[in-house]
Amino acid sequence: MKISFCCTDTKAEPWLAGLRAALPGDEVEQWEPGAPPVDYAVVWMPPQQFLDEQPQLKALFNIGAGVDALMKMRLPLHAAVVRLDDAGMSVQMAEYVSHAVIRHFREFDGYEADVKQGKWSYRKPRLRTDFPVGVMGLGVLGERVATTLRQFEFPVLGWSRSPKEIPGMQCFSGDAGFEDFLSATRILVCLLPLTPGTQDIMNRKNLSRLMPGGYVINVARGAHLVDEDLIALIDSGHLAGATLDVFRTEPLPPAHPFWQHPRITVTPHTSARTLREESIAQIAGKIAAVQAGLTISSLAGVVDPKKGY
Ligand code: NDP
Ligand code: OXD
Repeated sequence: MKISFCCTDTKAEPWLAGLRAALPGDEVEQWEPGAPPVDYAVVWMPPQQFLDEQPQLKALFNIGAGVDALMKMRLPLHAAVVRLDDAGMSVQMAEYVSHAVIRHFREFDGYEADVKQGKWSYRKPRLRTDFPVGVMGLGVLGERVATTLRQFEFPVLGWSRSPKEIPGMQCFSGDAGFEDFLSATRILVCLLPLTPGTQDIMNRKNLSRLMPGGYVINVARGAHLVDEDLIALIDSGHLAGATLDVFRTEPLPPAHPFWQHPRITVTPHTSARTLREESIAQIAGKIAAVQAGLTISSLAGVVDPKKGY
């Protein structure tokens, strides 16, 4: 089998070496314009020219969990899109979100500021029951985050497209469950895929429904959040603040107000990184399974083009 590697913003050599070692019977090459046709591609934000030149592709293995950028492109007619299915991301996401929730709940920013001024001060302990955490998106990452937060005994609520039952948490689904989910949530975590149905979902109307003193943690995509609505609701006092890892434009432009806002913590799209070894093992395992006779559609992480994730 022939496999092309076509990833923007990614150092190709270690990926090529890893894929070749994991698939010794296959040909793995970095794509160059005009290259001969291949069977599979390992991609991250490939140029449209690559997709147009390879109409025979059977599958595109995305080296990320989110496929929103890919789904906006003109894809080869019969190519399945396969996203990373965890591959070491869920534990990172659970760490990141737990850190952000606990930092806010335990007022560690306040302690840090006090210590900088040489102040030995106590704050009144807050009640966990006053800080229900609502996780939007209960997929591979969202469910791991939600169950980790339960370990810290936060009340946890979840919202997904289809109904779910997860022990220890109240699950809501679809449009019918959205308002009740929001109004019972104080700390909102976004782990939705970016699709036409979820774009701008954290807007003024929806964020206003959060409990007073609400807090927003966006670790999915920047376009889920309406930036100016978040700032207005923090400045009005309805929301206490936000931790944001993803932005409409990345890197976040130097003049963007998020950088300097005292109640907003910014990180550079780093909450769950693609881990090369785990990702190569997963993708090579899937290619080998297909070569051994498994249908591509039965692989974990195959994207449903109708749903867009
Ligand atoms: P999954 O596809 O496994 O899960 C998506 C979840 O969102 C599912 O529970 C799904 O519901 C739910 N969902 C989708 N659309 C809707 C909707 N319209 N209304 C309600 N619920 C909806 O994705 P992952 O957990 O693997 O990843 C989530 C996102 O995280 C990725 O798409 C990516 O954008 C982002 N990400 C960010 C990273 C970072 O470093 N910041 C790293 C990795 C991923 P159902 O279960 O019913 O299908
Ligand atoms: C991803 C990401 O989608 O890194 O994997 O954001």
